Amino acid sequence: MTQTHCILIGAPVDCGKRRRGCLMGPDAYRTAGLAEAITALGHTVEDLGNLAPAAVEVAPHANDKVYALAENVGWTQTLMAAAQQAAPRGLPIFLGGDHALALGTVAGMAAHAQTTGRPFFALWLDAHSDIHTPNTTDSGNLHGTPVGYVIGRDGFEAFPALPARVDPANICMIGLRSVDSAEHAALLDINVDVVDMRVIDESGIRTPLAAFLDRVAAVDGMLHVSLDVDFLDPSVAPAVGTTVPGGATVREGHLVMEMLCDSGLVTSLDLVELNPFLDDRGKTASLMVDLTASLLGRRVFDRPTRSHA
Ligand code: NNH
Ligand code: MN
Ligand code: MN
Ligand code: MN
Repeated sequence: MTQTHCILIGAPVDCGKRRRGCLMGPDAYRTAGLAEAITALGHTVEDLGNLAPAAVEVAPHANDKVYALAENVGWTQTLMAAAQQAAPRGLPIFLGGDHALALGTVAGMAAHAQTTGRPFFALWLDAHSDIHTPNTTDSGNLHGTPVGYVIGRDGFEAFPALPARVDPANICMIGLRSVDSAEHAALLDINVDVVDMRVIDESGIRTPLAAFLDRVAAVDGMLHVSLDVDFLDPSVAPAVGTTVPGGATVREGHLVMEMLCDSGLVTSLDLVELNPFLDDRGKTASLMVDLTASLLGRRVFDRPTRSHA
């Protein structure tokens, strides 16, 4: 692929749920050799280090289950700005941190896309749909809400106003196998492209992803990819607080990344939910680095292979 300037942005967000450890994620990716893997592919890397959340004060939410509201709002402010600053200069790669970081990164990238005039799309690779709002969440964990925020659902009054709402029809979720009832109801109502594990079992992961990428390419869209560790099966990616059996295999993960690379459409990436405290000798961090390398052009063969379509 063409040489890309990759901007690593450490986002040690750990307030999107109660179980601690995602704050170690950015350093685990560095330790696993993320920058070295990217430069080995001929790209350039700039590491902005780790950011910290803006200090904000908010009134308590009407739903008293909501956890760490002010800190989540602060991170959203910080990351929304960071995304908009980095996007014109290269490919931002947000090193999480839990999935609450996507309230800021996706909102910021959508705002950037609006300034370019290109339509904005998001690919959500996750066991979960993360389309709750602070009103509907049972757990109170705001890492379950970023999709709800960016499409403009109610309940986010404490958060920054969205510069650019994301059209739900421009979101594709792949890997779903744990959807809460309030999320299920919302998804029946809202026109998101939903690819659960059964679809993957029956059609393979290539068919639904190719259809989505065709839609993005047809309008020269910008594509944000949000990769949650729990998209992958816990047997290969144990370092996550919310393991759900029956996830994507190593090869399904790589095929997604390779197809994304071939598409040339990806303009930003989140690596989220890695909890290094739960890892097995760094294997999850290393797998996430390898998947990122596939997205950036690592191949078994660097020549075109014969098509088996
Ligand atoms: N839906 C659940 C909740 O809202 C779980 C969310 N957890 C995630 N999302 N890991 O990706 O609490
Ligand atoms: Mn998630
Ligand atoms: Mn998840
Ligand atoms: Mn829930």
